[in-house]
Amino acid sequence: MRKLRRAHQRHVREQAKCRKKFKQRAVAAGTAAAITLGTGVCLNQALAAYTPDPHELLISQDADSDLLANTEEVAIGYHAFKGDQSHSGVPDGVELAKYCAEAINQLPVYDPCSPEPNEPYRADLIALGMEMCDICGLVLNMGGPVIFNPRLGSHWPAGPGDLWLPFMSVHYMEHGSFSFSADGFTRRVDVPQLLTVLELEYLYEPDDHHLAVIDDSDGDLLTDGEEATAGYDSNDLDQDNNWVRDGVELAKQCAEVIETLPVEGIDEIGEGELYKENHFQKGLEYCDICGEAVNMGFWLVKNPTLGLSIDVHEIACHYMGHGSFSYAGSVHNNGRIDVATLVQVLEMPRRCGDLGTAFLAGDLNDDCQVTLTDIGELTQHWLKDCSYFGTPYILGDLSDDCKVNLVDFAKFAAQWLNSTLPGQD
Ligand SMILES: [Ca+2]
Ligand SMILES: [Ca+2]
Ligand SMILES: [Ca+2]
Ligand SMILES: [Ca+2]
Ligand SMILES: [Zn+2]
Ligand SMILES: [Zn+2]
Repeated sequence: MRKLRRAHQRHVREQAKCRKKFKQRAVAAGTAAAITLGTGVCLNQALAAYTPDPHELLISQDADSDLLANTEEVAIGYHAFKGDQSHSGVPDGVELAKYCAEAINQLPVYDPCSPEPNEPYRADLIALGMEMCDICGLVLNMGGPVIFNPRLGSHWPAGPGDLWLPFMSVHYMEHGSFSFSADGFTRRVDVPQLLTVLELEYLYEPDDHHLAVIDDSDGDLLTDGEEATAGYDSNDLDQDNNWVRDGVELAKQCAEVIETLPVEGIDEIGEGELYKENHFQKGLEYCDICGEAVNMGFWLVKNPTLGLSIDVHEIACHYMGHGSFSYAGSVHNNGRIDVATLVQVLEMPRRCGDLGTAFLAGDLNDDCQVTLTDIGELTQHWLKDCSYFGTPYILGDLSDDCKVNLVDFAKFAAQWLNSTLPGQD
């Protein structure tokens, strides 16, 4: 018996040694990405927080200057003429590169002592030679990770030209760039291939508060039933194409709306205006995920115009702020807010850009109005065609014939000064 236990301890020790060795390699390979944007950061803060990094190398054929080439955007389902689809204040290419770096750095490192994982993992190849970053002078090994995806049965880089993803490219991605320059040579990561092997279908936003839900066909954290009742698409995890999963997006938007509602007895409330009543109780509730303490009570959110109301526990507010309608806390255990009722009470979409917002074809900058700023966008592409940009569509082509001309202008003029601003029917 004792022999057996000793053998087991030795096995555990060896495994630990194995893990340690590979972990050390992984740490050497890439430093942690510093992502400061994300949960709970409102747009203005995000805008203020973004300052371009000198590693963000400019590229050609980039109509919206978001550091993704037109052809790349088409290949990965981004919009080649909209540089900030997630409305984060950060150019899409910069944001995506940082998310990719984070995803790569969090991949499990290949461990010969364990069975092959059934999720993407990396094996780091060390080459004979070093290279130096042309921007900051950092010296890194010329090797880098090969990424394996057992589910797809493939590994990457796949092409004969690239044998691995250089450590240097990961360094640049951490700084927001898919192009990287070392020892005077500039190269670029194959963005579509990288996203495929990493299986990134939406902006990577690791947050343990995103509790899984059942009956969610498209995996956007809204159940099929909720989507049907509220009028969302249960077969599309990102129906507004902003690369944020719709359930996560909607939960954050609802949290923001509730946060800014006037409070009964404290704030002035206009006639028919949405407001909330404080029903906080003596006692705290702890979040199962992050341990944060919130009040164990709730807000009663009232819509006097519709004669509807809903209780929103403070713990639910905490989770919604993180992008989840499901919550788990020390007092209310596991629960989920009634999404259909909440959306109805709050009259979502409330603001232009909220999930479910309708846009007119002539509203080229997505501000819910057809105005002079849209003319500005139109004239930028005036008389150009798709071949000029290398895309199958072009901003301002309202007639879908791959040209921007008088036909489009006529359609545009017909929508002049029309609006789809929520709450202004
Ligand atoms: Ca672009
Ligand atoms: Ca869903
Ligand atoms: Ca959906
Ligand atoms: Ca979305
Ligand atoms: Zn550098
Ligand atoms: Zn929490």
